[in-house]
Amino acid sequence: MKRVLTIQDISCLGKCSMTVALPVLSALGCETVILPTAVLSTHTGFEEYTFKDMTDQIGPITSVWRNEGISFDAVYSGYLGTIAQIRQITDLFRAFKTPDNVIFVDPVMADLGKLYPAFDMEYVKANLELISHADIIVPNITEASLLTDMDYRDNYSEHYIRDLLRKLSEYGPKISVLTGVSLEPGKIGIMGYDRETKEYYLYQNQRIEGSFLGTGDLFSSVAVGEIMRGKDWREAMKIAADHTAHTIEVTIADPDKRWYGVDFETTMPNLICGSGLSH
Ligand code: PXL
Repeated sequence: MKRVLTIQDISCLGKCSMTVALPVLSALGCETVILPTAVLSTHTGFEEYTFKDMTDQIGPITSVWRNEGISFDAVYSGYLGTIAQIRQITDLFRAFKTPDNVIFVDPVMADLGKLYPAFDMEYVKANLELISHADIIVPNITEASLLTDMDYRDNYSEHYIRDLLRKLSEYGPKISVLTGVSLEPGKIGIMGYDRETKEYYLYQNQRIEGSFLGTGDLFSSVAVGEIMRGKDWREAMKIAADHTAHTIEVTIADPDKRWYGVDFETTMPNLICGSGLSH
């Protein structure tokens, strides 16, 4: 069984980050090891939230794992709390990198042209160091424009997307994937770039109107799980994009939907069936 370490916050209520990654990766058949970066009452999309920083636990927890000789097939980071923490996670990547494993970074910090409330430009710059250690990164267009210091556009050409991807790849990641890319009316998906082969990959599916926090976490968790199941990164991103779009569609149709997150629980059986675990 593949062992995945996921590093992100626990938003106790909010259907995002760890509370999505852990069940999704388990459903995809991975042993999932968690490193909580912070504990929040709710995600930061709520007007009020508590934030308990867990940075001082990262060193002691990881040193126990190292003493036990634990290794990971993937290390997947998402929402982190502070710059000090980013530095620690960068060290953790160095410590747990092996020739065969995958370091997957979702540099969660912004969306729809705006930084999330807890972050500033210094935090953005610190993320450059983090992505330099990654095999695969999956920023959205807002995050990519902040990281590369390019203008954010919500109306763009394929040329702009390709520029963003190439600039991101100059920071080190082998595979850079932009999420939320829409190159045709009514369509949305991803575009990726392999720094070594210089190949691009575009996948577009139907755009489902509706924006929910946590969909990026669902996308990344499915992508990591599918890569662990042996899928090529392009296939994994396609499955993740389709699964996320379907989940948004199902959520919108739910009269009992929550404003703060998607019904990832309802579509979870599709992941389990796909993995063969249902038999
Ligand atoms: O889904 C991204 C995310 C994760 N964790 C926390 C957040 C957000 C987005 O706002 O606030 C705490």
